Amino acid sequence: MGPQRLNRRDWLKLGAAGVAGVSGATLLDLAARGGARGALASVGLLPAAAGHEAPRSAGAPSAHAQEESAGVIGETGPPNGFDPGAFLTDFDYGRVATRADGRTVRRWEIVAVDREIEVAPGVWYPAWTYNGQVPGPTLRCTQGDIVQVEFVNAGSHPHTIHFHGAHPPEMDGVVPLVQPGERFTYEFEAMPFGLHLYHCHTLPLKRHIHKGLYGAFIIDPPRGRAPAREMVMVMNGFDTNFDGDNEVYAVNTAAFYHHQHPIRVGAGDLCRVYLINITEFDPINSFHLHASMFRLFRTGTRLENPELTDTIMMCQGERHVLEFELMYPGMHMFHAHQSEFAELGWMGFFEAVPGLAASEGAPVHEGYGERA
Ligand SMILES: [Cu+2]
Repeated sequence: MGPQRLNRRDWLKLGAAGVAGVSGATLLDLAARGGARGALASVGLLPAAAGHEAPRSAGAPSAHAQEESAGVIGETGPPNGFDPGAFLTDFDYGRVATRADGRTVRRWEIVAVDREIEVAPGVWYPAWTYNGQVPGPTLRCTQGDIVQVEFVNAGSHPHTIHFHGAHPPEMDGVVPLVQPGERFTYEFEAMPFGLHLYHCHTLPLKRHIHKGLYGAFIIDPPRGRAPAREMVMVMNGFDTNFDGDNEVYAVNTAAFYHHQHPIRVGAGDLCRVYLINITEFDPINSFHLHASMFRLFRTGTRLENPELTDTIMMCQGERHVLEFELMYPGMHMFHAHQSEFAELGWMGFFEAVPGLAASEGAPVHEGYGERA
């Protein structure tokens, strides 16, 4: 069996058996120590190129907790136009117009294109994308708005956009298949408010989704939600050697990105995470917050009676709105509570900073009454 035939679970077993002489170490744990690079390259997780043993980034936080946890070497950045840090707080309200009957119309153009994306430092994945990025842009509107999405297929395979939420079946994005070079406009009234998603619905579905054709679709309540520091987290994974198993896990594509770049929020500030699971091949994914609890609004479709918890398990396609305040200053880890996913990239930190100005860290959305 050639080394490229190893899947990630084989590798984890080998790691536990003491590969590279580091007994019990996991894959990215080894990476954090700068060891086992050749072995990582052999399973397609790190580049095989010699002379690439970069030290831990000068920009990497020095918090003790981070030094003690897993990580990666090098930086996943925006060289191909996608900045995971910017995506986290980037909400696209579309081009706004008012119809003759007074209704608000929001219009977006989404173009499907094939593109290589970086899913871990130096690890590139041949994705199919909406607008050149994975996840696609976070579309945001208010309940009752008229949504118009002009979809252009500039990719190499037929695609669609299937929106979750309520709309006429002919706007559901299962048919028609939009062939390469063709276009189709989806139009419907945004309802009900909540956290939805959109994704390609072309067969084989798992391949079209896994390749990267998905994004968040937020319908705000008519009067908005309370002002908060708002973030979008799309839990995803990447099968970098096409064996039907993910080798890399993340929120928003880049493994360990928020491990290297903690998300700064004010200690005690209201934080809101729009959390989606679109992970293919694994039945579930999960989110766990350290040193605090969050209020869980399932699917974001109601504003009262949240559940209070610190861990939520989600099937593919599930999405929830999480609200919390980090009362204690310092680093708060968050990650999948499937330990294997966490060790393969799905792990990060919030940094709670006392007195952080509203203009710093994750931006504050004004909530009630705010409309772009
Ligand atoms: Cu597709």
